[in-house]
Amino acid sequence: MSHDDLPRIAEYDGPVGGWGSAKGMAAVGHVAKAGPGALETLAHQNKAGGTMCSSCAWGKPAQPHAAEFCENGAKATLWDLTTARCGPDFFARHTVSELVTWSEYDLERQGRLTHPMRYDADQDRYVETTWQEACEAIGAELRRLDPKKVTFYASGKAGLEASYLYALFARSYGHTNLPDSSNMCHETTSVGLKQVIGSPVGTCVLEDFEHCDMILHVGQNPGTNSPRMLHPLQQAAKRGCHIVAMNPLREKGLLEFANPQSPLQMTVGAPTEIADSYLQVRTGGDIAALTGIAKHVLELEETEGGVLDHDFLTRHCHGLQDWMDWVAATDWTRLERVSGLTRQQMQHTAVCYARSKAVIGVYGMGLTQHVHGSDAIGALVNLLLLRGNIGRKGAGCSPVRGHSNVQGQRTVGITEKPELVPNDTLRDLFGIEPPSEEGWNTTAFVRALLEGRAQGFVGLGGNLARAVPDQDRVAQAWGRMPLTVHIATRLNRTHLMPGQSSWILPCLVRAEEDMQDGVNQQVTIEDSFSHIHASTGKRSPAAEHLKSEVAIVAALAEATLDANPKLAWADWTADYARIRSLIEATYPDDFHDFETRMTQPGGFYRGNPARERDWQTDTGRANFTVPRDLDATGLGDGADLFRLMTLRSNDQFNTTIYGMSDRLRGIEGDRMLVMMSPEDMRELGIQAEERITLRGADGDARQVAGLRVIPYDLPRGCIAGYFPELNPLSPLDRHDMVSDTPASKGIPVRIVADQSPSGIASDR
Ligand SMILES: Nc1nc2c(c(=O)[nH]1)N[C@H]1C(S)=C(S)[C@@H](COP(=O)(O)OP(=O)(O)OC[C@H]3O[C@@H](n4cnc5c(=O)[nH]c(N)nc54)[C@H](O)[C@@H]3O)O[C@H]1N2
Ligand SMILES: Nc1nc2c(c(=O)[nH]1)N[C@H]1C(S)=C(S)[C@@H](COP(=O)(O)OP(=O)(O)OC[C@H]3O[C@@H](n4cnc5c(=O)[nH]c(N)nc54)[C@H](O)[C@@H]3O)O[C@H]1N2
Ligand SMILES: [Mo]
Repeated sequence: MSHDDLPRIAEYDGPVGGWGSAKGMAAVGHVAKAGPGALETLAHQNKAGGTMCSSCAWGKPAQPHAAEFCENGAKATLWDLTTARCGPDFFARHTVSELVTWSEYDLERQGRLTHPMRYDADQDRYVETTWQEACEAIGAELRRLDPKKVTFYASGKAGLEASYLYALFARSYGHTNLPDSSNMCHETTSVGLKQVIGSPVGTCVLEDFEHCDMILHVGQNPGTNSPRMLHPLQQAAKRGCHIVAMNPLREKGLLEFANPQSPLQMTVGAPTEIADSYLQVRTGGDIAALTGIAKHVLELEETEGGVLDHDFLTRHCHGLQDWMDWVAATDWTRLERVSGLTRQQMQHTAVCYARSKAVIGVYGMGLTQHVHGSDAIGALVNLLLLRGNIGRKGAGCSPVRGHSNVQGQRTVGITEKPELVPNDTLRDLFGIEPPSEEGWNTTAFVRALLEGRAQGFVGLGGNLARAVPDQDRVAQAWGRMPLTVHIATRLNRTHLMPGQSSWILPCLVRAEEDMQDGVNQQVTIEDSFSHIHASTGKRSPAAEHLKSEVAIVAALAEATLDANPKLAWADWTADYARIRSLIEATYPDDFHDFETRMTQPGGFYRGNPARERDWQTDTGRANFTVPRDLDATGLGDGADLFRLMTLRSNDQFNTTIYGMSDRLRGIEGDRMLVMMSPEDMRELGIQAEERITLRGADGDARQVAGLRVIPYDLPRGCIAGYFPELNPLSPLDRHDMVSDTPASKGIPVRIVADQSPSGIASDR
């Protein structure tokens, strides 16, 4: 490679929104070959009567901006509405063995899938098939397999209607192996937050961001992953609300933001400072940092008084004294060492917290994707509880969810845990016998796959073989399954690991018209704030053979299950309001008057007992937690291991790679890289742009080679790179202790010199 070909690292010094994001969208629009209707779709995106964005799950305000979309939501829409097509002729030109070597970027760039495809092992190609042939063959295969060894995965995009039917199909067929992308994401919240406050979802609503005077923003990157959140953050900062960011990496989106919808800021480019304090914790240092802050809050109560909300603590909390004893026994030296912060930083934050009247704790993958992620959530909740910051206006706990309907999929029954669904109601409504034993979550499914116990896989979206830990081992095992079925919009690597009988079933995207019996159907989704919105697609479908996710799930169910007059799959497909009435009948508290409420601007709130201070926990109160470990990675000190966090760039949606630009971090070029502190580089004698290899912890074979080193402002010993390229380094058995969420942050790795031409790597 000549010097000119080397990918460039540009120091990005413009603010997050503004012209930079406009250019980023234009670049992706070009690659995506978006059609003319895309702009029209953007104009009504996230507004009542319009299409709900298929990117993130951030709330949709009742009074939207003129353009209620962001750079990355626009990219998702442009990508969905591409004019490029990946049809039978494409598959005729390429064998699967060839395609599996292509990058995610190159595969998805081929455009929208157009025909149902069947894998033909003799030719090693996907060949065109009909819906009838596909459904009959899949149904026959499913009937032949043991349902307990079949998995139905869902990736968090499909609406409530398709999701409800999918879960019903699984239970009628005889399993609850219903892993969801949530299992790799906010399952730590679903289980961990539930244990402490009785709610598996956040307690805030969007309006709370207008009333808080402090936001503690932990381990989440709004500039890239929920850019519409920058508006409320910017408004809050302008009001004088303190925004304290806790993150090992200095994220542009938390530092400053120029509103691309404010013409003045677009021209003068003056950004709003967002975080007024940036706590650069070590990776996995949050339990210690949050405990340090809480420790000083307790000290302030002693010295100044009037800091704790005694009334709230007495009436609503459990375990305070045990926790206080533990805090007292945990000295500042340890808290400083594990958090990587100074005592003064923690104390300063404590003073700000103690003076604030309403505090929101926001968090994302930086908290949830750790071995002790649930304890990290517990530590955040401990701090919030001290001043009664849950269950009142402007305060609460606000996990920022990922996929646009990932929270909703859980709400309507996509869960491996039988106790979370009203099985008696399902029995009454459908005359089925739902399995009573716990099914597989993602980790359990991957374990079963590696051990040869998994027999069949159906994916309602997703690119699961690439999103999970231990990617290399998974890739070897995937094709051993007798049946693999993918309901998808674009081609991805998981599709290219065909089982003995393998099918790709192409579906509509949310922005497209979904005509059934001559009527365009609406679907519904739930955002991060438990608000449910109707969404209407308005574009013409990308190809005539596409079906909706509802229609595909229903057709597969019909082809698989014995006839049952109470399971009226075809009738339900003809009118989605019938599915919504089933959802309402199954979950009447959440979904009463579903059909009328779903179109209201801002969506309808399905409520949350914890917000009303009704604690549905084992103690009936909000629980203080003593963590299992002060270090969320569980790695301890001393080892020469680096803590690797695997993140998203600004140009991707999970495994969908839009381009090679991580604009906000000032990184351009290829994605095979590692960000590292200049001090660590100096000590190891590594130069910028040098290629290195990362290896797993001692003695394991996990390795990724050819990674370009980028100097970055990170704490020592903490490095960062991109998901999914680095997933071969993530061990399946490192996951949150209570929820099994893979520990995608804090992966223990060693740095070795890159493979020499002889192929021998030397240790640094
Ligand atoms: N454009 C775009 N939007 C998306 C997605 C996407 O890929 N692209 N993905 C969607 C999905 S499914 C999800 S789940 C969300 C994910 O959104 P995020 O929760 O923002 O996820 P990550 O990109 O993984 O980044 C996590 C942040 O945590 C920080 N971090 C890492 N380790 C630690 C730690 O130990 N402590 C602390 N305090 N911080 C840490 C990282 O520096 C990073 O800023 O975004 C959703 N939205
Ligand atoms: N190392 C590491 N691993 C991670 C993470 C991390 O931070 N680090 N994050 C984890 C998280 S938070 C998540 S959520 C998972 C994501 O894991 P997944 O949800 O499994 O992955 P995606 O990449 O979002 O899936 C993309 C594919 O979905 C299909 N698709 C797109 N839109 C639609 C649609 O509308 N309908 C249907 N049926 N299909 C569609 C397309 O074919 C596309 O190729 O990855 C997890 N893995
Ligand atoms: Mo996610």
